[in-house]
Amino acid sequence: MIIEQAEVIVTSPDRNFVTLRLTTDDGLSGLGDATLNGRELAVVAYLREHVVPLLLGRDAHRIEDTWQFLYRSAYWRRGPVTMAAIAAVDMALWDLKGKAAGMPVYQLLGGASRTGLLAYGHASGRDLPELFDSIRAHLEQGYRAVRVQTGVPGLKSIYGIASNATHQAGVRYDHEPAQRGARPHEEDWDTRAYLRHVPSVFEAVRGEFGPELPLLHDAHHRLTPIQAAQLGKSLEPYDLFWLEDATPAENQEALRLVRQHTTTPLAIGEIFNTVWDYQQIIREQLIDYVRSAVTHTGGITHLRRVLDYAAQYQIKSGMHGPTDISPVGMAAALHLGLAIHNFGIQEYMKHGTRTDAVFQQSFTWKDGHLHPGDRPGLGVDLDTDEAGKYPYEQAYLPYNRLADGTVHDW
Ligand code: CS2
Ligand code: MG
Repeated sequence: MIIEQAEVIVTSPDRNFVTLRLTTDDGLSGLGDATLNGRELAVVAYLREHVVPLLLGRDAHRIEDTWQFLYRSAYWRRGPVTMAAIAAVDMALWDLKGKAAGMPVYQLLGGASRTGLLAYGHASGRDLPELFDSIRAHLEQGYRAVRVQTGVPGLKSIYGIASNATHQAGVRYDHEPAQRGARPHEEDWDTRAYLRHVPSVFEAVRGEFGPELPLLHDAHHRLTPIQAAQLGKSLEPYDLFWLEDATPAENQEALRLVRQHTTTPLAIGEIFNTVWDYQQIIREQLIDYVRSAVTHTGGITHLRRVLDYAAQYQIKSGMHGPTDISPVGMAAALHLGLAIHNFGIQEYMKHGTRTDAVFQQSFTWKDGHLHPGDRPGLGVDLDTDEAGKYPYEQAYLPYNRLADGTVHDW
């Protein structure tokens, strides 16, 4: 199984995606997701210029050795661009190995530990009626857990809120993280207004939907440690499944203070890319859920290591699954999630119809649970003709400024 061809395919059906396709001398092909939202072409260049030439002629069976070679031989370690590129190679190699073995990847990882993966969707609204409507729509689609994000009185637009309730004919529009255009969209932010408003939202949601529905919330790294502690404490009566990214992710120690003050479960890590980003917060049990995606954390091989480490401390997975994780990256998450013992929950934002036409998938969605399916490999095919219809379009994540013009964390 010698790698003969390595292509980097960029397509933008509903949004930009970067996919690596490896083809071997025995005619098999494997796919890997290398999408890095808003910085896609940096990973394309890293792959095309520096990784593809190293892959040609290698034995596709040697997954571990290829991972170590790409990671260690570069000398310049870690970082989202490098780790997304390595992740794509790793995923494509697992896909190939599954196809060669005639087995779905989760079987190669030890087999299924459960029958399906509980998934949460993104309910959002500018105000309570719109939010309730969105939660109801998610329940109708079968979701059994929802993330809740709302507008804050006085702020014009907030990240994570669908700006248009019915974006496509009859289809509920979920928030899309990046917006196409030459520059990032600017939003406003006021932490005090947010901290005053959010508990009242969760009180209203619990009042309307009862105590059972698992509710999640994402603070997008915007709070100081003491503000995060305050928020976690004020949300305790509403029994959150988790509070995500309460503080900026670079400072692992910040979570000590948050932890001392609240029993609201904490999730972090969608912007982490190696086990070393988790060293302290896992060892000191400062979090409850690991948010990393297979796509941004060096692939199945490396994220499995993070999750095995987390398992020693009863910390579970909560893999990142917004629309900027491609169907290939989602499939990798589902295979890994099905196999590990410490699965927690899977984020699941449905992709658009154009994306589903480019990437033909085998996963199933039933009663709020995902399953990767039983096709050999990851179970995703890429239709190159469809992909070719949608060239790359510049797109950026938004950012925010405080009232006095200061750029704020998000
Ligand atoms: C969010 C994402 O899914 C999440 O929890 O934080 O919208 C995230 O901001 C984007 O995927 C970034 O690319
Ligand atoms: Mg998040």
